[in-house]
Amino acid sequence: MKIIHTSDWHLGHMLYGYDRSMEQNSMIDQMVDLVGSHRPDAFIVSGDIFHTSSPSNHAQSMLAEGLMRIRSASPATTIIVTAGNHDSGARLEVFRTPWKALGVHVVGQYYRDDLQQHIIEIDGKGFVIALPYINEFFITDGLYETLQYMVADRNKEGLPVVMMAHTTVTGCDISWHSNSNEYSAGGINSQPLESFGNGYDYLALGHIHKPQRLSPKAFYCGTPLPIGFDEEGDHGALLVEIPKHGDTPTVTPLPIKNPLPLKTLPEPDSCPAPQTWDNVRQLFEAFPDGDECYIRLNVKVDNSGFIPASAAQTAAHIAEKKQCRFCHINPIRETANNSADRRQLNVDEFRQEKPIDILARYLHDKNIVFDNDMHEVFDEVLRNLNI
Ligand SMILES: [Mn+2]
Repeated sequence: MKIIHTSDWHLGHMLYGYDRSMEQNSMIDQMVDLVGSHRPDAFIVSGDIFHTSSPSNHAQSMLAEGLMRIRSASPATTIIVTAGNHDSGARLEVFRTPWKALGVHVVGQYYRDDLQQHIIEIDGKGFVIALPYINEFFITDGLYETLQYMVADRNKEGLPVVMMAHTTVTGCDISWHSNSNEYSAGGINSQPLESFGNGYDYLALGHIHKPQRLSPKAFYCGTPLPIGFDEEGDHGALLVEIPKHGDTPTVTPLPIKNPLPLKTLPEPDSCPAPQTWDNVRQLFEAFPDGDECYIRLNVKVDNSGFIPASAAQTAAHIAEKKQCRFCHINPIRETANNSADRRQLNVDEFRQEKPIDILARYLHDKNIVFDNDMHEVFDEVLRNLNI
């Protein structure tokens, strides 16, 4: 059995207000080419097909046309799309029946009372257990094993078994996800790899954006296009080949190129130390006018100071004569949070503190950057409270 595993397309995603249709169309073009050249038995998308639960008409057309083109590139390929936590499973399933007639299986919802809905048999090739994102409170005990037993019952020829899931697996690399920890990433609580049972030959995971191998038979394929500036590294899909049930899969990365890269100035590799606004502004001015990309500026702030209020406007002005799309200024604190610069206040000192200083200290202790936007919002709140 040969499959192409992808996930997290996030169609309709906008980056700092910029439309990304051109890149998303390019990504789909590349998927069409990959399917055309590899002719897999199944092409599977493990959730987060759209960025929002109510995607625009344009994003929905992009998916419909994209799937039809993938189908035309290799008519014998079974296409399977599941919903992620960003999607509305019910909305994704609206045209489930006509899609099925075209060889495209859309599984948006969890059919706890009719689990056969999650089992897709690809004649003479293998089985796919297609599970969308399921809120942990609704996962029935032993769900994965039950589905694997159900497949085993039908799998008289010993064909390969693939299972799709959209979730966080305990211990995976969440470095591309902010506000995440070992217990939860991207809004989904972690579940141990062992909980998925043993009856599959390949676990096709979606949700975590960094491509990675969790075991010889469990993989996140990652995002085909970066969704944020921190998603720096290789992007693509995975080609998976499994000779028969019980064999270890052969997994090969299939790179996808982003025509509009996301770049950070100063470049993190060439300049690891945070730079002042003046230095970063000069770097941005010297940035090649014709370079088409997205730009984020990493600017150093000290513990008490802020980046000049006019910096974003100045940066936007510099960007006017360039082909790049300026996105935002990312404030970087030079000193890491440590106990040495955490001062204990007595009650009298604390009473004399301004609210803004208390907030600044709290954020500093939590290692959260106090940016200009947050400063403005806080000022507005204080004005409204008349403090
Ligand atoms: Mn995602």
